[in-house]
Amino acid sequence: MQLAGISHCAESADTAILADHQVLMRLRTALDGVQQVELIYGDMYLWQAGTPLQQVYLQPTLATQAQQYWTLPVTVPTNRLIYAFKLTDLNGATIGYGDDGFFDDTVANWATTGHYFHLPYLHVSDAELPPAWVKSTVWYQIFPERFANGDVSNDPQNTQPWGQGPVKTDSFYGGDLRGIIDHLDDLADLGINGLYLCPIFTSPSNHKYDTLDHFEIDPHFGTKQDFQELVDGAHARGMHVMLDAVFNHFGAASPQWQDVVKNGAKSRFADWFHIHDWPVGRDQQTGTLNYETFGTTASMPKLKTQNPAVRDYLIEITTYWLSQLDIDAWRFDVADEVDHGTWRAICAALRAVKPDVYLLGEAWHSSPSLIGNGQFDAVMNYPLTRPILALFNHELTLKDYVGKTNLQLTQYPRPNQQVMLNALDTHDTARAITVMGNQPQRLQAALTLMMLLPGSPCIYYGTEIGLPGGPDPDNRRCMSWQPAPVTTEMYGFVRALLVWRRQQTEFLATSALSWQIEGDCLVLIRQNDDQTVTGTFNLGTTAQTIANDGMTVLAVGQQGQQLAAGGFSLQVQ
Ligand code: ARE
Ligand code: CA
Repeated sequence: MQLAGISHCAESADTAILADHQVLMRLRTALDGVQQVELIYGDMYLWQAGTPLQQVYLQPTLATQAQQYWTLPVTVPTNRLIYAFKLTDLNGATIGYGDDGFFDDTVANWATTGHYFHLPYLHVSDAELPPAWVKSTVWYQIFPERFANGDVSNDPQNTQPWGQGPVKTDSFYGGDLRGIIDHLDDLADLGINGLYLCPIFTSPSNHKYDTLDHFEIDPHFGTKQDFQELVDGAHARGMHVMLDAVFNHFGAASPQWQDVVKNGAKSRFADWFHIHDWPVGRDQQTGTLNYETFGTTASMPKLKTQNPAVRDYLIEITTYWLSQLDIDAWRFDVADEVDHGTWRAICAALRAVKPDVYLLGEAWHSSPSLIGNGQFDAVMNYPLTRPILALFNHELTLKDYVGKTNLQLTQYPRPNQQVMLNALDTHDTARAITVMGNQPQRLQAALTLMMLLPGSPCIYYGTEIGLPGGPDPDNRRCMSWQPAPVTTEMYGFVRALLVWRRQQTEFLATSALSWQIEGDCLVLIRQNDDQTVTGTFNLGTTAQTIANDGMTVLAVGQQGQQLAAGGFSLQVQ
């Protein structure tokens, strides 16, 4: 028996609590090393009183580039579980695996409590199940300065004519909250039901990640009344609203930092930041800053979030917008560079105000350490979506794409996986259509694939019209309203896709996921007892023959059983 690669950890994502009395049992083995995995399990006290243990088979589910995952949802009537695994290798040899490692498959060993893993008592509260509404949410991310200018009277002085390029880091175009309110019906028509706004609080920049006053709407964006109208209008249309908070750093123009600049070490905010020397500034000779910042940006001094006064202030800000303005979710900027204790304090305070608030952390890498433990429901899922772009750019083999995607799909407990924010592009990346060689069909295929994956999908404004754009700041071009978005071909496609995605919420959240590679076609299959949904993507350079037994929901380049190079087909059976 090849033992390398076999692993399981009790009370981790390997034993995710799905609901009261339900756990998703999971084990890893090496690829192609094991032919069968059994779970031997029961309630320890009932076992000691004479009830025999039960035996079930785990299913081989996702395979990464190196490992095979075996899973099974297990019902636990008493909420208490002891369990061990019995593995059979390709030669038929068997072995036991439990809390103390591996043991021979003998009757005496299976009768020994010490070999078993323990889940002493399952509390569904420990699952920290994310709010149910998120898995049926399709987000629309808006960079407010560039979406629509609904009120020219609040435009900054140096506002350029709408859409006149090229976009620079300091350009202003006059976009505002009124512009968003004006288009709420259009967004509802497109099929989105979540609005995610980049920062809207007072700040001197166009992106507003250098916040000055967290309690006020930037006057160039509008007023608090406007924002209230936006939230009410969104809610009336069944949309949730998510705001963006920047707590890794403040803007240099904030009163707190200005006080530090003015009063130096005597400032009552001196201990709000990470300052190494006084007065704050750059070393004359080396040019090095004597305080910590976001990246190398001098105008974004890093907050000392461990300071209880800072934490209290951040809690005050976030609970204010949640309770007074009735928002539904927070996205936290640079979440991975802020200490976990701060997130636990903020998240607990927010959940006390609104138990079904959705809390999303920004991180660009796999971040299980930010999920659960009183922290976030989800993170921005760049590691899941990045390979999609590489796949359609022919930079990844189909096999590696599947392996990398499956790896990401194993990073988080399943309930969290279903609410990860999946986006092909954001205000921080080049636009997907541009990354994919300005080929609309590739964007459509990538969006379709993303919609079939677990998670809460997010569309960056302008995607519905195929708006192009390179890296920041070119990815923040003005939304184009002429001709009307609804008249464009891309809009019709995106709308149909989103309508379908929202109808399938429950199915996509509960169905199994598997892959097949058939010639040059990647086939993604979602399946439960009632329905099978198949997405087929032809990544080759010639037409491929595909199965065509279901009802085609959406297809590009398909004629009967022929799928053109670059074509794709979404079928339901
Ligand atoms: C400005 C200019 C840029 C210029 C940059 C550098 O606009 O053109 O390249 O300065 O000097 C905000 C603004 C940006 C602004 C920045 C600094 O939106 O326009 O850039 O402030 O003033 C990392 C972090 C991640 C962060 C990204 C940008 O991990 O948290 O960098 N994202 C958030 C927001 C941003 C925001 C800030 C943070 C600051 O979403 O919009 O920027 O508040 C790899 C790594 C990632 C890394 C990523 C990008 O993939 O894995 O960790 O993200 O690259 O660098
Ligand atoms: Ca305006």
